[in-house]
Amino acid sequence: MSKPKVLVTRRLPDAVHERLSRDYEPVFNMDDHVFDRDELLRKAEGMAAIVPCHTEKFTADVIAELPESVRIIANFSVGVDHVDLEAAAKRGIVVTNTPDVLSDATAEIALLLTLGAARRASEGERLVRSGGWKDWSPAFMVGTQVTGKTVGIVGMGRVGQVAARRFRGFDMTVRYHNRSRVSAEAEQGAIYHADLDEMLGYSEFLSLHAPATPETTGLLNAERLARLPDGAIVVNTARGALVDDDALIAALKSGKLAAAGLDVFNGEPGGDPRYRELENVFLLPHIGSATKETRIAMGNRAIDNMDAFFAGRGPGDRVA
Ligand code: 8YV
Repeated sequence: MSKPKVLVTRRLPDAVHERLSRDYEPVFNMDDHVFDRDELLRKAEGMAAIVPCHTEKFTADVIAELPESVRIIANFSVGVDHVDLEAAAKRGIVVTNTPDVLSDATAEIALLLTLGAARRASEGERLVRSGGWKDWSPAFMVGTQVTGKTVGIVGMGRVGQVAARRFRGFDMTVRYHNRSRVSAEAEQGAIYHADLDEMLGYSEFLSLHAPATPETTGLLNAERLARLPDGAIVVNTARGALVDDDALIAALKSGKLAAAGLDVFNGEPGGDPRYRELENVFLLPHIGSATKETRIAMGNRAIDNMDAFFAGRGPGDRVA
């Protein structure tokens, strides 16, 4: 039997390429450029599967034009906001993602941003690196203590739950908002708020872990930011779409927020240029899951999903 043809849109770890080459007929993108719409559609010709990253946008019109041969989009990502799931389902294209395997790595970045924003790490690093560190005083670079504070988690899914455990390592009180209450085992003593607005009043730190959906787009707006305690710190490792940038920037400028730590942005790559002008932000370029271990695990998870699909079993991580 001939092996299924697979388009792999971005360069993945060698171990993942090797496994793909063994069991599939892959087309790799070895120079790792981002396909535009036309190239994506052209390269998809004759493929049974596509393994994309969040950098490839499968809008309804792209999905409508995908060749008949494409039967599965096996994402190399947990987030699937780059894929119009309804359009895929309508065309009978199966869509999968890679949950679980990136939760630890992403939670690490949530903690890094929390600590970095609170303790002014990138500001301090810029100062030392620029040669501008000329003095020291007890009032110098004073930040916000993390230990013992209250963190509000928006989205108590897999990443949110791991982040909650890590926050607890700093003796933090964990509160969370989620569409529904999670099990006691997943909750581990965290306090559930059915009402997000209610939770915000307690959240000295706020960490975003919800997927980008029409319901969560712009969730952190001016009104919600105003509900946070003065001097709060916001961290986002989920998606830029959750944040109203005008409102967040205004809150950072006014001092309503002490700081923010952002790994994801509206308008990636690059993000809103106004963030670059602010001292009190700790900015990373969407590297939540960027560890050697996690990249390999994500690739294997995407292949597991394809294996199950082509073997006629339902892929475990089917989202459409
Ligand atoms: C990935 C992510 O690096 O998986 C996700 O949803 O946001 C990132 O951690 C990226 O999406 C890979 O496509």
